[in-house]
Amino acid sequence: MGTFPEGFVWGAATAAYQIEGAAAEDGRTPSIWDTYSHTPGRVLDGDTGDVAADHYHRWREDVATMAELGLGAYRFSLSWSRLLPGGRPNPRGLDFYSRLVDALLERGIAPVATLYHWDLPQEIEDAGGWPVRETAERFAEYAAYAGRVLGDRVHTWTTLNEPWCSAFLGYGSGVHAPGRTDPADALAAAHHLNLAHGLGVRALRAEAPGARCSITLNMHHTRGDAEAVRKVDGVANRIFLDPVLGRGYPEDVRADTAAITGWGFVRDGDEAAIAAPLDVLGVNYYSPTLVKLWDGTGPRASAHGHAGSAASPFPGCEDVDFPPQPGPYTAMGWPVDATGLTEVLVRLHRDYPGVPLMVTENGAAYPDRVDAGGAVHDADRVAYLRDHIEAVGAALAAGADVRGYFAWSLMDNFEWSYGYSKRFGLLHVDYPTGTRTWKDSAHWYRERIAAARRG
Ligand code: GBH
Repeated sequence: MGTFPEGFVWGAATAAYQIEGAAAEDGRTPSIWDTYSHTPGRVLDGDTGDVAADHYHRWREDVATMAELGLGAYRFSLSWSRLLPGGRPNPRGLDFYSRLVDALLERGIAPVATLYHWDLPQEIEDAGGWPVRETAERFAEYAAYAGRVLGDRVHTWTTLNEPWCSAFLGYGSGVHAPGRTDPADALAAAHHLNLAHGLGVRALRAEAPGARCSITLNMHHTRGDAEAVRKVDGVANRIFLDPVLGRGYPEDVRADTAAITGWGFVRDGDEAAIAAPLDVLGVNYYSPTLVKLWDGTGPRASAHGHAGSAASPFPGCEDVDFPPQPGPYTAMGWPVDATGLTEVLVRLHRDYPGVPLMVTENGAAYPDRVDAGGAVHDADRVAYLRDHIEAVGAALAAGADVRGYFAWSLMDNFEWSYGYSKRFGLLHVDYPTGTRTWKDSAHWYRERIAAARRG
């Protein structure tokens, strides 16, 4: 069992739209995910986040469970349209997060708040969404508000969760809200998300001096033909990493996408704004990505996981193919390969030295069932978590500066386009009663945390 440094943070993660429910309660207005999930054909089985895991009403019980698990931190996201519906402060929305944060602190659990986990207020999408610059300015106002009202108690902030998904699944392949499919819009969205991050960090620090600021990226750990790796790594990872960490946009990414956009959306001063100093870089890792160059002939393997979508989430990579990878696979069809997590952490440490890292999501979906005795025997998830935590230990041993690990997810929840069909939780949630049941993996994680604390 690998050893972890003292102070290493053990946590679990969730996101507002995936767990809260109470979609129209206490003044909350629709986000793009409400609109999208209520559009027939977008989400499997027509599932929506209207009720979700009902965390909005069960948060006390959930915080008690976190304490039983021994979590040192809880990563959750704020619903923008609950806090600022129509751009106006909503005291009842704030009350919910305020009480949640207080309850966490009472239990000694550090709140790690993500400002944006994909749920753009619908009225901002109606005004153009992420492809327009004003959205970054609206985000900075929202960050300032959140810092003002919660910054006395929340000390670690994440501006954006996985901006790649927001930009390229939301506006490129269209498999996420708002479901648009225009590669030029997707690239503009990526830039405005980066800008929102930079302006957001500045706003947070202005309102809450000493705030620890981060961004969470879903690193595509890409293997295969060198040229294909360069391209996918460029438009999936470096398009965010490089500007956020002060290097500006990579020339090769601009060149690869030159036929799609002239990048006129980048104005003087933007790259400096995006490069606001970062306290920690969040990394979400689930599985590696395999790529190869495609000569345009013969059948093309589907762009993993998004076979139903004609539009690609990788603009500029039209000559790249995504061949299937060897199993075993999770219920998402994603390959299980913990070595990729070690490699991605070591790579970040090597290529972007000096930035502390945090694994802000890692986990797996499996078809869990509560058995007659009330148990959930999710041996596959236990093995997945065990091996990936060991992979973090291996990255630490190789010198990577990793400060924490958050399991995805605390509880089963609304898995975006897959609705409730996929379960990632440590806790099983029975829909629609909302009853929570500890899976074997929850018991295992509690023991693992306790063992790490004993050293
Ligand atoms: C995370 O997204 C989310 O932050 C979280 O809300 C979600 O519930 C969780 O993971 C589980 O899905 O898109 O073709 O490159 C992870 C999303 C999954 C996006 C893997 C990239 C690879 C296939 N990522 N996916 S492709």
